[in-house]
Amino acid sequence: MRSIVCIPTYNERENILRMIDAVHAVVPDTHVLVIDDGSPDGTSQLVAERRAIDERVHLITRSGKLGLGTAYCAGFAYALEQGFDLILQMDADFSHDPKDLLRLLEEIANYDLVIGSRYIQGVNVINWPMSRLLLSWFANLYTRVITGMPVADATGGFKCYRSDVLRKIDLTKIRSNGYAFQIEMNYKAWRSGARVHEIPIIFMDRVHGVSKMSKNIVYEAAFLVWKLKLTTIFTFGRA
Ligand SMILES: Nc1nc2c(ncn2[C@@H]2O[C@H](COP(=O)(O)OP(=O)(O)O)[C@@H](O)[C@H]2O)c(=O)[nH]1
Ligand SMILES: [Mg+2]
Repeated sequence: MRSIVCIPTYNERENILRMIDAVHAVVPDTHVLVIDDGSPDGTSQLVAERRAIDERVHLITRSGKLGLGTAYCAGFAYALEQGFDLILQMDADFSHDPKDLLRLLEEIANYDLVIGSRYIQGVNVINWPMSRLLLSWFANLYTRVITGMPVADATGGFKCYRSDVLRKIDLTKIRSNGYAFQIEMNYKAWRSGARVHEIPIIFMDRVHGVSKMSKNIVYEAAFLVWKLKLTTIFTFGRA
């Protein structure tokens, strides 16, 4: 099965090449697709140089910061078009341990969507301020209670999809970003009958570069959860 890891980037020059190397050290046959939003720090140029000497490296450069959700969708559409069977996603900042790619790839043999989860088997987040951890944990509780989706960590960004799951979702209709995007994709996959499974991961706060997380991302997610729920009710469960 051909696999590709989609990594969205915005100003990740200190991380991205080390991350590509780290991925290939663990899973040499897996391709890497970087979706860069025209980072002012030159992230795209670094990746373009690497792509020229390594055919496992792919790059989409967009004109500006168009948002994380559409960055993933552009990446997923590219991966489907290129015929990859397994489509993974992870952050560029080493919050996700590339070694866990092996476990995601192992588990996907039995499931359609495997999620790297910070909130099964306790709370596995290192170096986040307590305020951010609580926010994330309560956001997940809130999501679970309102949508009924049996996922402990619906907002994380470390996952593996079978291509069929992504083909069933209309990626052109997805408008959400940030946390909301992850929730929406999990929800749509789950509603479409995908076998969803979580594996425990340890999430580490970034060492290099800065977070792009903002208050708006939280409000967007809080609103989206109701939108998903209500859409499902008003379409009599067919959403
Ligand atoms: N292409 C793209 N990537 C983004 C954007 N915002 C964040 N990212 C990337 O998405 C990943 C997660 O973002 P990060 O800022 O680390 O969020 P946090 O871990 O929640 O603080 C990182 O690889 C970022 O570089 C964006 O607007 N466009
Ligand atoms: Mg991060």
